[in-house]
Amino acid sequence: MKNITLKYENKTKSDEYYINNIIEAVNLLDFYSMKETIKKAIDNSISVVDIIEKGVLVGLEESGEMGLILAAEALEGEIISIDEEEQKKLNKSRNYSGKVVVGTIKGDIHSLGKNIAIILMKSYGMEVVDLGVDVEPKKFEEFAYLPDVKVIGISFLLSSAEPKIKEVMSLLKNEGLKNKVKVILGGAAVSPEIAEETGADAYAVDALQGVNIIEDWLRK
Ligand code: B12
Repeated sequence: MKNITLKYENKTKSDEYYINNIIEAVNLLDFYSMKETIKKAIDNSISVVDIIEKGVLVGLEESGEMGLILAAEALEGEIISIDEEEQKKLNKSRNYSGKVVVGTIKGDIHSLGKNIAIILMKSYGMEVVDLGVDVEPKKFEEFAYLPDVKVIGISFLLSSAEPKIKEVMSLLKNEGLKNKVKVILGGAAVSPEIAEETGADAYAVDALQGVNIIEDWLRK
């Protein structure tokens, strides 16, 4: 695979330079360069939000499914490894009223998209609890009882797991929690029809759309 040569190495570089290198690495499907360019951007205090929104997601417009998987892994490796303090410094400071709880639904073990969505939420300054993958409907309900939990995000890539999402919605409804928490679905299996059938409050086609919807909810 072709490596990216970082041009003008000794000159002062603009944020745009680091972002363009990420876009190029994602376009070329070059995993090594993705990790390198993301790391360089982090080291040069480019915010995680800009790395994802202006770099990775723009690069992905050209590089299809394989790019998506490689970029997700590169992001996970580089960004999850920076510690919480450092992440806070990079974050845009925003104030929200409540926490977001995110998990992949029971029966489904896909984690990459959920993790990217969580990285982006945290980069927007949101407090997020990660329940992991293969999460029982009951677990979502338990968290919905907690006073500061306002949003439940469910990652959903296997169509066969739809009944489990309906189960989450029934539990919330039966326990009178439906007005306390909002539910958003994300992942490859979501569609307007699924959102409607399950009774979820919203669905997101990608992490950025999801974060924008949640931001709106947490500000109200
Ligand atoms: C990688 C992958 C795997 C990996 C998962 C590795 C991991 N740690 O996650 C492995 C190999 C384990 C796997 C296993 C299986 N997989 Co698979 N997998 C994929 C693949 C190729 C990519 C998924 C991915 O990671 N994409 C990259 C991420 C970044 O994208 P994303 O998940 O869509 O997330 C983005 C948004 O959706 C959003 N998002 C995601 N979650 C959330 C949550 C919230 C709250 C918000 C706001 C946003 C959000 O944010 C992300 C960034 O924008 C997809 C194909 C595809 N096109 O999706 C198939 C796919 C999902 N898999 C599929 C299948 C069938 C399986 C298996 C059953 C295969 C098998 N026979 O064993 C098993 C299931 C195991 C299980 N019980 O879950 C099918 C599902 C079909 C369906 N509709 O039901 C797909 C669609 C492939 C296909 N075309 O047939 N898989």
